Order: sequence, then C-alpha cells, then structure tokens
Amino acid sequence: VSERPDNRHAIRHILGIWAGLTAIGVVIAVLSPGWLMPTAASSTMHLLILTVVVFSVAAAPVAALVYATALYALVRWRWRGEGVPPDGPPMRNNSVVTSVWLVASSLLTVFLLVWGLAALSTDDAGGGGVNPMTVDVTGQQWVWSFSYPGTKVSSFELYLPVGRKINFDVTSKDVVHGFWIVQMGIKINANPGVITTASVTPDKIGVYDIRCSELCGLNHAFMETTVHVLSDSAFNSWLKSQPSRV
Ligand SMILES: [Cu+2]
Repeated sequence: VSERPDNRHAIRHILGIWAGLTAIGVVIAVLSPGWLMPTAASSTMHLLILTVVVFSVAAAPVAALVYATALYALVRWRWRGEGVPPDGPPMRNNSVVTSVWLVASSLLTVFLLVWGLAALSTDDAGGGGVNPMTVDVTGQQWVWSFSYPGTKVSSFELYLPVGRKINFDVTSKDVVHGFWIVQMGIKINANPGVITTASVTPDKIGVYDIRCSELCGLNHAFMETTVHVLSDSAFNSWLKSQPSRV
C-alpha cells in the first residue's frame, strides 16, 4: 500500500490538536485538585495534592496524543468505501515513532518512580519530630476508639495538639479495617492481632474526617468519626477534663 499523500498535512493537524488538548489538560490538572480534593491539614497532605497535580500534568500530553489521534482518525480517516478497508503501513518498521515513544515513556516512568520514592521517604521523616506523641487506635465493627498512652484517657473522637508529630499504633478487635484521616493524607490498615503504625504532624487547627477505608461489613460506610486538632493548651485542658478509664 502506498503512503497516503496527505500524511504530512495530517501529522501537522494532529500535532495542533495535541497542543490544544495538552493545554486544556494542564489547566484541568493544575486547577481541579483545588476543587475536588479536601483541604490539607498536614504537610503529608500538601505533598499528596502536589503529587496529584504533577502526575496529572505529566499525563496530560500522553492522554492528549491519544485523544488527538483518535479524534483525527475518526473524523478524517473514516472508511467510506465498500467492503473491508485496506490496512496501513506496519508501525514496527517506523524507527522514528518507536524510538521517540520508547525514550518518552522511559523518561516518564523514571520520573514517576523517582518522585514517588522521594515522596514516600519524606512521609515517615516528617517535621515536628520533637516530643512526639503516641495514640493507640482500635477499629472494631463499626467504631473507632482512641487511647492516649500514659493518661488512661480514651475517646471515640480523636483529639490532637497542633504542630506535634503523632505516631499512631493501629490495631483491630475483629476484622481488617482501614484507618484513614482524610485531610491529613494518611491511611493504614488496622489488622487484628497486629500493630501497624503511621505518623503525621497536624499543621492546621480544625475539625477533620476519619473514615474506614477497608470494606469491613454491614455498617462499613458509617464507620466514621472526627478528629479535633487543638492548640497545645486547649489539648491539655481537654485531656485533664476527661474521666480516666482503664
Ligand atoms: Cu471498618
């Protein structure tokens, strides 16, 4: 089959559509996390939102190339003749397309890997390492409960001081649950008989959501509570006001 006479013309058109769709994709990638994602109440969550933005920006030209090619092919290369359409030239002999795609996808993959590993390594390190506080978290069908070691205080809503690193020791009394503080960007499984750990430094005073992120039975969807992030002094007076339970 001979080459199509309008190939160069078609490539220019596709590249034009690609540039336009890439621009739209980048705008959506930069703006939409602000509309769609919860407010950030920790540096972990800030990094998580930034990662979503950066990965979406990196994905925009790839998605745009697919859509540009598909749109152009649907509109301009539609088969209007009789019977089965003729096949085009094989792609595997096109060294330009193959090498550009190999290099571009390798660079993209390496970038995502390096970014992901770097983000993961800052996760545990996190600031506020001074005077960290441990909270025991217990999941059971279908409530969360929290106890504050060294105090004999426990609660069904979580109370935390702002700006201090919190280490969560998480476990379950029955089945597997998922301890998820939505606006702080941490999520860890709560397993029976095992303690899993997660750390975060709340950096914004306010009330945020805790949910179960692991399907755990009939009332899984209602297994939620709130976390109150207080100033240091407000947290201490809350702690003193609580009855001691053993
Ligand atoms: Cu659950």
